[in-house]
Amino acid sequence: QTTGNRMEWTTYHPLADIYGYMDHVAAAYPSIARETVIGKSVEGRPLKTITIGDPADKKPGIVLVCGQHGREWISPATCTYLMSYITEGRRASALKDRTVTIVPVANPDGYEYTFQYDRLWRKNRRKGPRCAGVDLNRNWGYKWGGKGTSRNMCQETYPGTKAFSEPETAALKNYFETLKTKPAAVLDIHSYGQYILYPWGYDKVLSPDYKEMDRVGRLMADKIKKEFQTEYSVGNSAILLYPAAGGLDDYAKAKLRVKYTYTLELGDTGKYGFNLPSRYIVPTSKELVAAVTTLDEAISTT
Ligand code: ING
Ligand code: ZN
Repeated sequence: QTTGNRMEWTTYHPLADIYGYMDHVAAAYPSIARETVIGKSVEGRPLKTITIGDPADKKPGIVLVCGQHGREWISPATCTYLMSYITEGRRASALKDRTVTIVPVANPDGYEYTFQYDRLWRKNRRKGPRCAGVDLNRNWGYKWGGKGTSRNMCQETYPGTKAFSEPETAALKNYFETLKTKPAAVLDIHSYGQYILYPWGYDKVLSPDYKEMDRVGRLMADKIKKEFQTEYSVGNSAILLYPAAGGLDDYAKAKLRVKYTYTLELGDTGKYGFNLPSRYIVPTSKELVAAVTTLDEAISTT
């Protein structure tokens, strides 16, 4: 039974419901799901991950980091949907034999702040002398402080005082570094715009394996288009969007040497933007499931 579990996918949920749902999943599926607290946020909230898989899984894992930015509510919502999809359907799904780790809310303070005070808050809640907040997706340790970042702590792209200055990114770095097997893929889930983006983000430079990144990115986009008629654009993030140094995808590729690192910008393309109505949670979640299952299959055969 699901006592105390308030999760469903017709409304957006505060942090307590998401963490309660993770507790429920871990308790309901003890043989495949394991919950871990990897650290604490600036304001002391736990940073939780859930790993769904089997110790016997042969394929290297996929890690999804969701909710680095407070206001992008569709990201945690679709990532909890993915938890339910995998736990309820793992045996039958393409994701059997693959361990998936999900960080549903990488920025819990910023997420809570968007529920209580400011719907459009992006950064974490680091207190500064003039303004609050560090952009966690500029705080990672590859090309930190480069293009697309601002020295001004009042700006949305303030990268902090140094790489991994924030407990949220530092906890994830430590988590990645202590994994026994390197993941095959890392997905960083954002909104909005409907893009599947690959490195490099720090400048308009392509990685040596960008053709393979592009090929697999297109497989994901084609699958989403075929199943749901939703169009995602695929390409290099600096070229397609804008240069942004210190992002998770660049860090995972350059420093962790994970081959497949993508930033997904979920829906929509701008009609509602960050205020995407909750009736879009399920359709957008199905797009994320299509992307992850397609990725799984694409990198199993290479
Ligand atoms: N978008 C990403 C951002 O952090 C991005 C886009 C990611 C650009 C990585 C370049 C590299 O700005 C959102 N919506 O946050
Ligand atoms: Zn974002």
